[in-house]
Amino acid sequence: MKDFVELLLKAKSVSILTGAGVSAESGIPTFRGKDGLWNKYDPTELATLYAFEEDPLRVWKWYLWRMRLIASARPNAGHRAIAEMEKLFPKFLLITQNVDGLHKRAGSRKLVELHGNIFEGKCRSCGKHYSEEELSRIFPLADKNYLRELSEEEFKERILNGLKERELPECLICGSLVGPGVVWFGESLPENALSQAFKAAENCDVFFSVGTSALVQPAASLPLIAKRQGAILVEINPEETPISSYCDFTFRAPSSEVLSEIVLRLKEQR
Ligand code: BJW
Ligand code: ZN
Repeated sequence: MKDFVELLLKAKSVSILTGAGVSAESGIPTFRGKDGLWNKYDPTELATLYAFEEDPLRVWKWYLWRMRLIASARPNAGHRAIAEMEKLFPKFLLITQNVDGLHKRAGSRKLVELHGNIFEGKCRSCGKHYSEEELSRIFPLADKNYLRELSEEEFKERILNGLKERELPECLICGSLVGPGVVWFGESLPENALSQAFKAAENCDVFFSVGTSALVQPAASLPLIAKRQGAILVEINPEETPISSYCDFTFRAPSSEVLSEIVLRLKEQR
């Protein structure tokens, strides 16, 4: 840690890629691994356009379940440490694969959401994007405050058992069904976010990969692009991943602990 912080102090440009592991300590399940969402649910039945077209009600129920969980969760020390880090380097970009919005809630501003945001909406026919406010207007059940206040019993009754297909949100432009504002398998990532992410990976001095299994493309190629361009590559993850062997530093511990320690030491030495 000491050697690493000494190097980090010299960095002018830092990029951080985050994944579900960063939000695990806020009580939000990761995708893969022993308690991961994909162990209980089949991704092809839920996180693809095909699934949505086959059974939109089933897909929306799953998303509303996750939205309620996220609405009641709070950012953890890892999110807060990353928000602090953006103030400590002249150039900084947080590239998150997370759709939970917890980085923003922790105060991060220099960030791109590669896989979208679960509280926003997207029409899969005409592509119209719906902001959180706009989605709440056409689909009041997706409102964060509404979901947060629902008890488990009420959620079961109103959403899991009670939601009807005719209640699902329809696009104001083309009338098709609007889905959650996330990127499903086989869909392209938001162009602007992706080009900023590639640029940040190509031009940084230090690249962090935090709490991601580094399996899903194209996000998983960012650490390797950074490394190839000469950046110091750092991984924070209790488990090994396919990029581990390319890393210059690896911290095998929960991200909240490691990131808090890094920020503490950076501040002490500045
Ligand atoms: C901790 C911790 C703690 C625990 N502290 N750490 C090239 C090659 C092969 C395949 C492809 C390719 N290009 C595209 C593909 C297909 C596909 C893909 O990558 N498939 C792979 C699985 C092989 N990619 C796509 O389809 C992408 N689209 C695309 O590329 O379009 C163009 C194209 C289309 C078709 C063909 C070719 C090109 C889109 C990917 C969209 C991903 N969407 C999801 C769902 C989002 C919506 C939702 O939330 O429901 O995004 S999938 C899911 O995985 C989610 C995540 O953002 C993403 C990454 O997961 P993440 O964050 O890494 O989580 P986990 O659970 O995997 O890992 C958690 C980690 O945390 C673990 O390592 C733990 O150890 C660790 N951890 N506690 C720190 N306390
Ligand atoms: Zn539309």
